Amino acid sequence: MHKSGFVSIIGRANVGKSTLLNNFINQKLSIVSSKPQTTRNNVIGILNDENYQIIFTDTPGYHKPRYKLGNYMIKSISDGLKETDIIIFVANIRKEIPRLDLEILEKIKDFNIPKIFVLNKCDEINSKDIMDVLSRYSKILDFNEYIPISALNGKNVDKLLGLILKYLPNGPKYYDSDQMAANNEKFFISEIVREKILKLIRDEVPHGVGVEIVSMKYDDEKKKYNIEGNIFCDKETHKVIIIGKNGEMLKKISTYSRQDMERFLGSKVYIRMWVKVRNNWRDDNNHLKSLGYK
Ligand SMILES: Nc1nc2c(ncn2[C@@H]2O[C@H](COP(=O)(O)OP(=O)(O)OP(=O)(O)O)[C@@H](O)[C@H]2O)c(=O)[nH]1
Ligand SMILES: [Mg+2]
Repeated sequence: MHKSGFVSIIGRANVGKSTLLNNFINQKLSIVSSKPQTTRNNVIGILNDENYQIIFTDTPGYHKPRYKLGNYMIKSISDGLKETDIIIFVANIRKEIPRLDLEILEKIKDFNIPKIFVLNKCDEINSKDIMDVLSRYSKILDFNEYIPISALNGKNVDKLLGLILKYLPNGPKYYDSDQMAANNEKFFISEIVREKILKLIRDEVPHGVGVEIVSMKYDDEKKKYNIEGNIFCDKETHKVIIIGKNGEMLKKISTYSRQDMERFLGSKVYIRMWVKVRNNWRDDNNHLKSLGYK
């Protein structure tokens, strides 16, 4: 019997949800960074096998929103949960269960579907601590399964996949078997740029950045993509940082982005980005919509 279904990966920011999705799909679909609130949209990754198809949704990290952008992110989490067959809740070890985790558990407790508790970053902790954490969470919510993993080095990810298959219902293929992603190409291209900004620029700047791909055309003659876009930021001072001295930072962002885009598109890429200030765009509905946060 062929199995298929939708699996939502949820949890606080920075616990490793996107790293886990990428590990399942064996491809860098969802951007990863050491900063919280890296993921802003639901990212869909499809794992295909002869006998099953799993459609994973990597969701933004659960947090208390401070901007309309944050409201959008929180809404994405609940949208992701609407049609889901299995919930994967990801946590990290902490002295106490974080309040935000308690809030998430409260939200999912009444979903009458299988729930798997994943303790990630186990490469950083010892087995006694692992047992303590699993037992603490199990007192708050009775999960169907508990598993410690390392999304980074892959430890137990195959076992987690086995657990998912155990609960995955019988069903058809919802997507073509060679399809790995469901977001569009422009989305991935803009996320690559945002990831470079998250990695290259410190502090608050990247959180106020939105990337828009204005055009993406393939030049048949030169056999390369021409990609043009805007990097929006909140303040003039941020623009100065993003451009850098003599434009060096923007050059770095563009070069690293181009390398990833070439890998992703399997073609040469020519890229031009402009940095623009849009005050408070994170609270501006129209602007959020134009950047795909709608
Ligand atoms: N040591 C260790 N680090 C990990 C592991 N998984 C993820 N990380 C790191 O944790 C940080 C956050 O990872 P992400 O995958 O971006 O986390 P996320 O939950 O998607 O974060 P948001 O999108 O902000 O909600 C990155 O620096 C990862 O490299 C792991 O198993 N072990
Ligand atoms: Mg993420």
